[in-house]
Amino acid sequence: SSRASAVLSALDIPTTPVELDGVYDGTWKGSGDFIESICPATGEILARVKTASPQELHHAIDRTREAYLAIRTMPAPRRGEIIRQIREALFAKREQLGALVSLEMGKIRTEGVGEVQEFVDICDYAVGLSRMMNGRVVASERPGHSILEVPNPLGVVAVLSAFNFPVAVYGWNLSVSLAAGNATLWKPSPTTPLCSIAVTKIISSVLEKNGLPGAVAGLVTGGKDVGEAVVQSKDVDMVSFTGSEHVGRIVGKAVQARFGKALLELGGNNAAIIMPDADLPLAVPAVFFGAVGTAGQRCTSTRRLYLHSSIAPDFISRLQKLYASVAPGDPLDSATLLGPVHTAAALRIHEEAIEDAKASGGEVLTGGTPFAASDLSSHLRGGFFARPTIVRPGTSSVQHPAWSTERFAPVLRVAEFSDLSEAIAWNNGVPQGLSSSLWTRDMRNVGKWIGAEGSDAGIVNVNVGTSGAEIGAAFGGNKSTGWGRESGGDAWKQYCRWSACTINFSDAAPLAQGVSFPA
Ligand code: UN1
Repeated sequence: SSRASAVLSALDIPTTPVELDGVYDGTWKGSGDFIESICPATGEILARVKTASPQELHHAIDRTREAYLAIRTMPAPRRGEIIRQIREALFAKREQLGALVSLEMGKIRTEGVGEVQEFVDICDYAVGLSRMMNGRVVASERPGHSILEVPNPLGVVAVLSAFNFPVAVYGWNLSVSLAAGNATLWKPSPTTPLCSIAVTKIISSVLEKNGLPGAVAGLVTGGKDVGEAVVQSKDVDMVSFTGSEHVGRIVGKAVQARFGKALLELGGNNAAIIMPDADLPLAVPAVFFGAVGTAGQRCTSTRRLYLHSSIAPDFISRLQKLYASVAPGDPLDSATLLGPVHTAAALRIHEEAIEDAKASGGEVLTGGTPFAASDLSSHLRGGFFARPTIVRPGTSSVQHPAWSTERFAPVLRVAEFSDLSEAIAWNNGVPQGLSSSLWTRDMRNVGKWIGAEGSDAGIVNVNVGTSGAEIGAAFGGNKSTGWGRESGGDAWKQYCRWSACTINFSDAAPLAQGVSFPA
């Protein structure tokens, strides 16, 4: 359609013929199976992408290893300068790339652009990091000795990313991994190949301009076979995987079986807790964005809402008003707040989330029914639009599937509590531990929430919703979310091979712990 070709041509992605190479290791190629990029708003096929054959994949891994050897001895601040140029190149295409995210993933315009901005932000962070990846000097117990902790480059880092953040999650990994001196090989979601091709083109032009091997930031598109081969390759030092708990369990075991490093960012089942003293004009829109934004398809989306019984009826009726105001639309249209879910299969997941609640004896408070054709403008009738829904499960038992499962769809589950300890127990009672949010003006609640008796999630917010984290903090979660941390904080330390170096500058060679071993 002309709608699609306008977005693609702005990024120099040819629309005729619509068959694209999906592998880059210094040169573009692809002779494996085809994957199709489908526009979730219209159902149209945007392009067919030629994935990596097994041979091309192994070749790409070899090229990535060679690129690592070339880049690991480059001073980190010079790598930072490359990242700065990548940042500039991405920023120059921010609107165009954001539009492609909307076209191919389906998130709305402001969120598509926001996702590219997140990549720009983490590049800025990594430029700074490139001059701040400090090791340590530790006091030795022996005279004339020093202990150094030295961060060295790690090797080849493979990034397996999910459809829902087809640009930013790769950005977190690439920028920090490159600052640390690694070469990165990207295996994106098979349903968002165009975003990965567009991003790789932008980055490779910077690498080429600087005389660096393109395989510093290589790309292998493909399905399950390609993913499995990357995960099992002993030539891949670290696998950074974002996706479901189900696949993450397989990836984690496969990497562990060969004693590789795995960084897992898996499911979220994030709760917002609203105390009686919460500022409702702030809390209601935050829950609305958390649950309905990105059509409920962020790892950090708000999936559970725990309301203090004293404010529950008021909160629900305010939320229902906002839900009633949101209409499905073209994610490319900047007025749209609700885009499609990403695939036809996601519509089924949406139904399952509603069925779970009903099976527990629960009720639908808002939504619950599919959109009618008349709700959608004519060019969107082949798209995958799910009506945002609020349910009240018939049980508050967090073990019940109506509460314990992550369903990647805009379904918010609600229950009432009477004191904070009960709500924290529910918050912590599910297998996942990614994000969480407490709304209160009372310091005592805050202290409890962020401390030892508080939320066991990786992200523990106060008067801030569950989704939409900034890049500066480490991003990730605990328990079945996989314990990984990406983006800011100390996450960079995982992309390094740490060396503990004890150096003896003296004329004696004493043993530690005063051990005597005369020779
Ligand atoms: C994800 O959903 O996998 O905090 C990542 C957020 C975004 C990143 C989400 N900055 O919602």
